Amino acid sequence: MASLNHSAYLLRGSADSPLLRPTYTKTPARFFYHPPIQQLPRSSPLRSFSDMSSQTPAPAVSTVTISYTELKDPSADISEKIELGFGPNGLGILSISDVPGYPSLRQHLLHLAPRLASLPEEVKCELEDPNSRYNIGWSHGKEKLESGKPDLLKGSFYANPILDIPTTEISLVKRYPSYCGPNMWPRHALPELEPAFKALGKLILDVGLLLARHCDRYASNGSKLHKDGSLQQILLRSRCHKGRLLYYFPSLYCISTEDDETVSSWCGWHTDHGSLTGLTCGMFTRDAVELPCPDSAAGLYVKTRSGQIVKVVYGEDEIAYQIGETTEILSRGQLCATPHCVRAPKGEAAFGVERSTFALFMQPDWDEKLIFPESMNIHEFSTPNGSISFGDYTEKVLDKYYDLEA
Ligand SMILES: O=C(O)CCC(=O)C(=O)O
Ligand SMILES: [Fe+2]
Repeated sequence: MASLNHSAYLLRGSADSPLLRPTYTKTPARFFYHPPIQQLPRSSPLRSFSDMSSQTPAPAVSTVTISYTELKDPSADISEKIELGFGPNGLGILSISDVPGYPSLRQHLLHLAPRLASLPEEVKCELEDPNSRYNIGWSHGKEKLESGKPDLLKGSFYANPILDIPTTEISLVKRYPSYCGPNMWPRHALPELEPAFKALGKLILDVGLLLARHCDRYASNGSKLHKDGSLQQILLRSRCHKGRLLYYFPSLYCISTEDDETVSSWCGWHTDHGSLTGLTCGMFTRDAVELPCPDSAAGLYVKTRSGQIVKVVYGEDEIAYQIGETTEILSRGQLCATPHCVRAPKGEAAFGVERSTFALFMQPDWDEKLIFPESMNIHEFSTPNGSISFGDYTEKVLDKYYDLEA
């Protein structure tokens, strides 16, 4: 079973397993709408999928950064930066600096990830929710890699940081269990988790809403306005936002220094499914004590518009945001989603190193009608009249890529 928030996990190749030879013929999940791509010059030092296992490391590229002061000024025109980050030629990720209160909320929540992961198995078992396909509460080894093997590399804890009970309507909980089911918190075993998760989730949402307003402004500067409302309005009225606390277990294979390990050794290539994802900078620890990452090649990678792989770098006190597939479609490609993955550290110094991070998937309400361009063939299913609710759309994606008997 894979995460509802990242349908594309299902498309990742066997490259996900550090034990298997990487195959790069698979493309990460993308819709069939492709914005114009600016080709990098032939002499570009960036590498493509086909040469990712060569000796040359992928280049590290810093995100476009917007300060919180600029972001919260409604009269500031930061369309240029939005275009640089999210536009057809951007990296697909940008970061927000100087958000008041953010560094301590990040520290606090991320330190809870290893503690959650090390709770007794029976406690974590009680936090599992098969009904939501493990999209509420604890999930470990439930997502399936395309190789068919369970993904044991990371554990996740999912909750809606805004609404504990998104709806009480039984029919809706049955129809959209991963969005409509109630949160499950380890109130006895780890009582600090709930307030820390909610506080960070709310802050990332608030900053995301400010960013969404600027995205709308950028998109309306071009001629292709969303037909069905602005990104900010869609996110404001949604009851579907989902937080995911991720804990990457220390790899037993990390002592390997061989270069045949894939760039997606910790988290496979995928594109987020929703509207906008807020992402903390990953925290590396050993036995829960924070340490600088022992391998500069480890961390988040993205695939650029021209299909090349770069490592993305942003400050630990910055919040990164990525566009999801739904926004790419609704904005007709003005705002582009970005395939990304996570590379595990290698070498002896990486032994026992774990990584914690938090993602907030901001997405439309299950009831939100999405108007897709009629000409599009989305995930190979057609949308009647080009219109579908986000909840049904998600289910269709899941039906295609996930075990139906989940
Ligand atoms: O671990 C990370 O930095 C990225 C996680 C991610 O992409 C996701 O959960 O969708
Ligand atoms: Fe992601």
